[in-house]
Amino acid sequence: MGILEKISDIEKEIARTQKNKATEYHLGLLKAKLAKYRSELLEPPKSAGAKGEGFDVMKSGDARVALIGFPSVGKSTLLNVMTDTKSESASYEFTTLTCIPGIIPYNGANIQLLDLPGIIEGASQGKGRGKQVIAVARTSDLVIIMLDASKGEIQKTLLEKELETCGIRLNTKQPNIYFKIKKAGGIAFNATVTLTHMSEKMVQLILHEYKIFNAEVLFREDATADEFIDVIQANRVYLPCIYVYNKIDCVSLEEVDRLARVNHSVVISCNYKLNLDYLCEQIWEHLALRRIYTKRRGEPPDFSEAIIMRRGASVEHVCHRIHRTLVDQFKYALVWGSSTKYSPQRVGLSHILDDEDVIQVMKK
Ligand SMILES: Nc1nc2c(ncn2[C@@H]2O[C@H](COP(=O)(O)OP(=O)(O)OP(=O)(O)O)[C@@H](O)[C@H]2O)c(=O)[nH]1
Ligand SMILES: [Mg+2]
Repeated sequence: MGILEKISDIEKEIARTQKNKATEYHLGLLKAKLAKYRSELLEPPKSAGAKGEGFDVMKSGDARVALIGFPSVGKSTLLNVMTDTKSESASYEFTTLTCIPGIIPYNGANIQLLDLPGIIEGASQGKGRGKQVIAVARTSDLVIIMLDASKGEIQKTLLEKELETCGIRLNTKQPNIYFKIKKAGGIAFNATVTLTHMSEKMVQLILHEYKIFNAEVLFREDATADEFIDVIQANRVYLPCIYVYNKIDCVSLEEVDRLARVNHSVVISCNYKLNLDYLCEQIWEHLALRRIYTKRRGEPPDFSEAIIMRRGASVEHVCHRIHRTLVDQFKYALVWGSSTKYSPQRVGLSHILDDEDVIQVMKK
């Protein structure tokens, strides 16, 4: 039996099984099996053949955004209106066949936007160019799921499922579970909160499925079996996601209003250039980039050019970006902005900076 058949068998069994106390362990086990097979499926083929030509686009700019959607929803049109790059767009499906990068300059940052071929149901199992497309999505900092406003919710659910199957988790945080495999000592299980989905027995069962008999497990939140499996698999990526509904010129105003209220959604029309500035704002918000301005002693801050950092960037990260040897000469830094209590405040290398902070580095 092939992996695909095994997967569909397990999926069927899960769907068949009633959810209650008596079947809880059985279901947990099935989910672990399913996750194992799926990850086998994801492993790159042994022979590095003609896979993904044209997909290895250099990372450039400060952040990378991938456009994922069914064929003909308007991904290439979006790239054309948002960036200087031209990507062929046409009214037939599968116009785009490779990965085409463009750059959106915004707030002093260069955001790389990737136009990708449309994907269809079954993409995660290798239909169309689905696997390569999803592999590119994994390397990005933000996923835009692009949808046709007139095609309803079905596209959204299908795409979410395809990405989910490939280990991409959208708009969620990594579960707060400490997990470490040990050489001996059995399974040490602990929880700092009351667990309503999991128990020690369930944890053991799932770990045995993975042939793990010695490990330390500490639940710091009330996680589910699926979340625990994600932690064991350790190959999940957690990405922010925006749902872009395009072609709102084709649907009623009531429908546009409804779509605009969906969580993390943005409604646009590429052809009529509607709401594109709001889309830029949302891309910026979801990427959570930080603009850091530098200042020399006795001079005003240099607001002409920001250093673009990720959320959680520390003074040390910024020093590395300014100059390779700056950290060695670092004495302290003065910071003005919302990350400090006082302006300026004297801080060390580990201080975490906020958007639009100003920093002055003092050398030894
Ligand atoms: N009515 C309407 N049509 C649009 C809009 N944006 C794009 N289209 C049309 O949708 C068709 C497909 O656009 P593309 O940009 O090629 O779609 P794609 O998602 O890149 O398609 P593939 O490359 O095949 O995956 C074209 O005929 C566009 O003119 C819009 O805002 N409104
Ligand atoms: Mg296209």
